[in-house]
Amino acid sequence: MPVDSDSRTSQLRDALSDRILVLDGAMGTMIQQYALDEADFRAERFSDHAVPLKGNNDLLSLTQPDTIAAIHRAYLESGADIIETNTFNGNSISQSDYGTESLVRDINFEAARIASEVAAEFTASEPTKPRFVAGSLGPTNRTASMSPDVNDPGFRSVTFDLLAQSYAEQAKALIDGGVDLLLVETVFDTLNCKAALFGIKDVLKDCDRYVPIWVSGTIVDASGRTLSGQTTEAFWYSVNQAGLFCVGLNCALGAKELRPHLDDLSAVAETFVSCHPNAGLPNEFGGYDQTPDEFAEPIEEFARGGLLNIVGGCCGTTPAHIAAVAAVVVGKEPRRVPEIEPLTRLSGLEPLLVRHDSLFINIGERTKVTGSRRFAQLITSGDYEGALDVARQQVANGAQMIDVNMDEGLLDSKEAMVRFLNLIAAEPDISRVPIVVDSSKWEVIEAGLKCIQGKGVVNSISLKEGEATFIEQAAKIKQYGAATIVMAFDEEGQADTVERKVEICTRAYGILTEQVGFKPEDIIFDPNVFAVATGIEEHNRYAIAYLEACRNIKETLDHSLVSGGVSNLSFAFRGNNTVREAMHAAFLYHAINAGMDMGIVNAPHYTSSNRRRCDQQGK
Ligand code: THG
Repeated sequence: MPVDSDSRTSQLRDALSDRILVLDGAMGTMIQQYALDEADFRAERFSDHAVPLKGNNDLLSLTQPDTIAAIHRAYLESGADIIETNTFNGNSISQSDYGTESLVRDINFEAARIASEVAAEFTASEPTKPRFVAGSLGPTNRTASMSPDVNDPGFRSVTFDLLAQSYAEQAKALIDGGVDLLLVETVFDTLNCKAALFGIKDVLKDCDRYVPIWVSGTIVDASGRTLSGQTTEAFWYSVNQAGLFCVGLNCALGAKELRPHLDDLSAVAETFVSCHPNAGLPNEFGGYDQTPDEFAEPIEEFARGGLLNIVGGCCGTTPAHIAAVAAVVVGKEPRRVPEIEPLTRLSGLEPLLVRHDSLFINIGERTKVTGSRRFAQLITSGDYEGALDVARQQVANGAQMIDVNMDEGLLDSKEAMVRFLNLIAAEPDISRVPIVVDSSKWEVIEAGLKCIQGKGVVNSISLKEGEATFIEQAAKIKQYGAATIVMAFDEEGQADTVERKVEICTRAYGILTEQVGFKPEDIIFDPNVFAVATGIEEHNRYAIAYLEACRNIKETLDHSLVSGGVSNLSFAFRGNNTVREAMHAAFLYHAINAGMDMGIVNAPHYTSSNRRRCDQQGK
């Protein structure tokens, strides 16, 4: 994939460092004004199409191209620097409602061509104000992390793979048609967006030019959550993996109502920030009443507050609204992209930020069939409700992440992983924390990553099968947008001395950061907690080896984290929980001192604060 040096992208960057750029307004509102009928939507080309086509706005790029060009022109005349292609529903999933899914390539290619031609006309007549085209990719009409059936919360009407494939097809046609950037917008379900980013990355791998990606999320109500329940900050951590050019918020709320969420986003996003709100909140008929001046007023405030790099309009906005926006942002300083500290940032519905002085992070281990007989029994007997209670308990008792593992001989682990993660997604008191997707089988890990809208963690990869597999899996994890645990394991076996642990982790760090492009803060090393006091002399130094390796890794492998499976330590004392807990407490005391950031633990036993345990006993 070419780097960010294409001349169009550098023109765009130059313009953005200079001023706040103006995006166009709604396409739908404008199309409505033409009062097109069924025959207009069909034109000659689709006169025989079996189902009604009126309302399929995306098709108009093929049947009424002059109308679409005229709308683009109206927005460019009102001062827009960037126009969006008429392709919001131009994906195979949405188009299948009209039986036009086979037209996706044509629709997007033509829409991109029309917009690019009109933009080029304006650039030619006013070269100091270059105009750009964003290829619009809407959310589709299905949600990947929510069930449409209230009686079956684990059901999904669309898969990650279908979404990724559909978005890839659309993105490819938009790029071939000449767009300058891709805008994945009105994201109400972050998992749909992650699938879009996954599909787009596949397309960009084979693309001969650099195409920046822009994502715009949708906050659906005043509580500040997406429809799928994420906070703005959690949403940003979920999508930040893709090296986004710009991130923003659009639709659902009016400008005023978006302000607090835009403040949040602007503070954490180390890239350009955009906003294209609706013309106020909808009236009782679903229409929008805000006048251009009313619309522009809060936007002027945003600009004064230094929150904006790109601003435009969504539902209900017209060229008059965009002209008013252009008038209030002219001459105002654009937002300066902040330098953000390289810290590990994970998310469920809520963000989890790991500072180097953070308290120790507990990863709940009871949702592993290999780690808890009770959980294993619940899953193998099909009692998923009971299994969800185990997860809920972990979180209630202080687990800041939960590790889910379904590796059990009698189970279809992939199916069990998918089913359980889909059920968790419907439980906000569980899914507020990031998920650690745990399996020794790569296909189970991949299936799990396709079910989580947050930024999760893979447990685990290693150099066990050599560099090629390691690199391939790490690249995939990066494309899914997750962090990963890396075990101190190589072609020779599992490391048990300080030297071997440090050597393997150092080698893995080099490969991940230099060859795969992994961010160091997305790497969590696990230098192997082994059982001590087993009766075998050489096992007695295992805990000390872990502690020393931990200290060394924290000193030398910048920004990476260290984790470990604490309960391994006391395997020789299974059944004697009093001894086990005492050993874990002593070990954690030293390990946390040595820099251990997080551990896989039995959350209720070892890690809840006293207050939490009292609360629990009081119930
Ligand atoms: N590193 C990473 N992942 C890991 C480990 C690690 N995953 C697995 C394991 N090690 C950590 N998890 C556990 C979970 C439970 C137990 C030990 C390690 C355990 N369970 C009780 C037992 O077997 O006695 C179960 C008792 C019960 O059934 O309730 O000890 O090191 N990355």
